[in-house]
Amino acid sequence: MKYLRSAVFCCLAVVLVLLLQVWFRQPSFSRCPGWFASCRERSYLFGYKIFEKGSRTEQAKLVFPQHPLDPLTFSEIARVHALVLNSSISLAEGKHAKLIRKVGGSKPNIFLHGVSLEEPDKEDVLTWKTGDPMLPRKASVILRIDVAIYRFVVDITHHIVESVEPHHGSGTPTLNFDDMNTASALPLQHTEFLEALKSRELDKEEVSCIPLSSGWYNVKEEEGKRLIKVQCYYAGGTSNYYMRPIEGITMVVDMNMKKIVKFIEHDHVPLPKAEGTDFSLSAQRGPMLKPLNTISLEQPDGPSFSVDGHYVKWANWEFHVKPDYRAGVIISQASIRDPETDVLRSVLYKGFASELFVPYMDPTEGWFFKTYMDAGEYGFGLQCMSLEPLNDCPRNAYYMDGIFVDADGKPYVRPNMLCIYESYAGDVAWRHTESPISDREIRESRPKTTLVVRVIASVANYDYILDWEFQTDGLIRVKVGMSGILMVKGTSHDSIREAAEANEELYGTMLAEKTIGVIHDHFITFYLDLDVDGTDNSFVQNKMIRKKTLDGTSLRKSYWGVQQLVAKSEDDGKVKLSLFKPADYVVINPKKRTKVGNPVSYKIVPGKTAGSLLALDDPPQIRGAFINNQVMWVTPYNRSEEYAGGLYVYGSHGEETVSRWTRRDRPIEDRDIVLWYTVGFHHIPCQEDFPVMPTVTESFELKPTNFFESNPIVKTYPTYEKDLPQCSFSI
Ligand SMILES: *[C@@H]1O[C@H](CO)[C@@H](O)[C@H](O)[C@H]1NC(C)=O
Ligand SMILES: *[C@@H]1O[C@H](CO)[C@@H](O)[C@H](O)[C@H]1NC(C)=O
Ligand SMILES: [Cu+2]
Repeated sequence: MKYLRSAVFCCLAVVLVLLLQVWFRQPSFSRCPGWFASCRERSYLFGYKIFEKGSRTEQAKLVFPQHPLDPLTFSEIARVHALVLNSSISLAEGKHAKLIRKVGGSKPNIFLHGVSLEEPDKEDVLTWKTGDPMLPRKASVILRIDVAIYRFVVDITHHIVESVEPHHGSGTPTLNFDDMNTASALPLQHTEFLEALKSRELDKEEVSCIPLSSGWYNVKEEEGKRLIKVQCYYAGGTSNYYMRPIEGITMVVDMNMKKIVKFIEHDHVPLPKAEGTDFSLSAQRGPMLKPLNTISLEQPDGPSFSVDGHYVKWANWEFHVKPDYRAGVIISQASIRDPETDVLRSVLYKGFASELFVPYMDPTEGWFFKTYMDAGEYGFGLQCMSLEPLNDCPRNAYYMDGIFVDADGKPYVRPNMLCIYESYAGDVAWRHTESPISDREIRESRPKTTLVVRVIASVANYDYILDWEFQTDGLIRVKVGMSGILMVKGTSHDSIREAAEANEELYGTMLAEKTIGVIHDHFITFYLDLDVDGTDNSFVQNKMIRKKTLDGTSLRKSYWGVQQLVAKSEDDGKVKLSLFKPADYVVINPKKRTKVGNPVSYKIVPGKTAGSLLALDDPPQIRGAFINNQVMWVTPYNRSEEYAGGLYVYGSHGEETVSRWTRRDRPIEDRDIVLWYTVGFHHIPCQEDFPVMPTVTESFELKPTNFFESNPIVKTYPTYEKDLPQCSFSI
């Protein structure tokens, strides 16, 4: 007890000192005159934003774009909306009028499905410098006028609608919250469903329904419609309603008509019990796991990074970061300072999670369609909820808000949707200590601190923790962590023995009585526009191949060496991983070499991943063809090709995927190229995934390879005890 009290006291004192230090010493966060009460700008204190008054929305209105890649601001969105409305009306009266009137009558119903910055051309962004006049601000707007779908490009600066592209192919836009809310509310007004609840003796107050994208299965009567399936769950004694599926009822909603068009009761399965499903703190009974002593990262001198608008500077890195309704987060213009020349060198022009594909492996009535594409269907960014300080991100985190647009054009703020923090996990950046056999004293070790950009998307039941982690040695690690709640299926059986006796295929693992965790995959395909020291790059496979020694030249029979394959065209850029055919996958700048002559490059280092086991002609896999090459595709840069599964993914037929684009086999040597890398997980659920899953993480890396002349972090300091906050206590 005594040590606890003194530790608490000591830490309080440290906190006070830190408060003052953070307040006065942080050079790059906007400094506020005076004390808290007079602070109008954003300020940060251990990661918490402090506003004197006013809502987030009011604060957000004060922000102006500072960088050509900055996301649209509140007032820009308002202007976009006005322009689009005006132009849609003339559109409705003009050449598309017939199409529009067919359904909507004379007055067009306009719904927005995605408003985001239309980024300026890459060359313009690359030549723009701080202090230059802002490049014209443009917005890309995906909207629906009744059933007709358009993409508008609006020039906000010049106050004109620059272009209107009607969408003709398959697929419809990302759902908006209007679609999702309408679909999940409809069942509780639907007679057949209410009757089914009654017959199952369920209380409608305890029912929550979720909208489940319905995929595409080549069913004629579904063509051209915006359909979504809705299934419902029962809380009743738990906050974890996902663990209590009302199995056997599926409703089909026509989102344009806002109506349930089909009610299917395909099974009648008892509800799994509520007991043991609740993971909320307040629901826990009995002894808790003995808590660890509190732990936290202290930064007496404040964080070492700065955020100016959306531009981040940390150690030798600089990059632009922005929330995005579809991708969650976009990293742009990541560049690293060369320690020898002090010059910023480009690495990654743009990187983001381009599409997800999450097929479930149960072909029965209520399940076959579950083959989600969470970015294009639900908006991965729209599903990024506010982060929980201290638990989702550590104490020293900086939080950034997202500004999104609802179906009727109103912008809204998603506070704390993204966090940036320095991470120290006790790892070693580099080291060497010498064994006494050499009789030389060498004891050098440097701690590893990294910078992490994080968003967490809660796509209904699942939570995806998406990190971009930067290291001072030039490495970028992209991590996908998964937690949240399994999508489970109800069964009448209470054990696998019972199910086996009934000869019933479970399509998954029995997690608890009457509860099956259905087998599924997660694939997350990343868009990586690497610009290694300039835009013109080549993709090279450094294949590791066995070499045989010539007879009599060595006692060894074999060794391995490297055979270079420079990719000439897209076919050469298709990579499937194979343990016994290893290679380094490298993006080189063929025009730049190190002093000794190696081409300057970054390599993409695959992590543990997975390939799809579905048949290539299975409809979900036709749409998900962007993961047919595992791990990689390489395409020439084309600003229209950013979404691996297409721009209009919902219900698409798979006509617009990176797999299709690469059929053109375009040249990719010595030009601006884009890599597509997929992180994959096969998931056979297990009992530990119940009632909420411990996080599982996979990653891949972008690693400098002959990019620097030598280890760029030799000239760094070790940590000394005297520099650290002193908190001592006796045990
Ligand atoms: C709306 O469009 C009409 C022509 O199509 C134009 O004359 C008018 O100025 C526009 N209004 C606004 C507010 O942009
Ligand atoms: C750019 O991409 C679009 C969409 O895939 C395609 O129609 C167009 O031909 C591409 N342009 C080039 C130069 O490849
Ligand atoms: Cu999973």
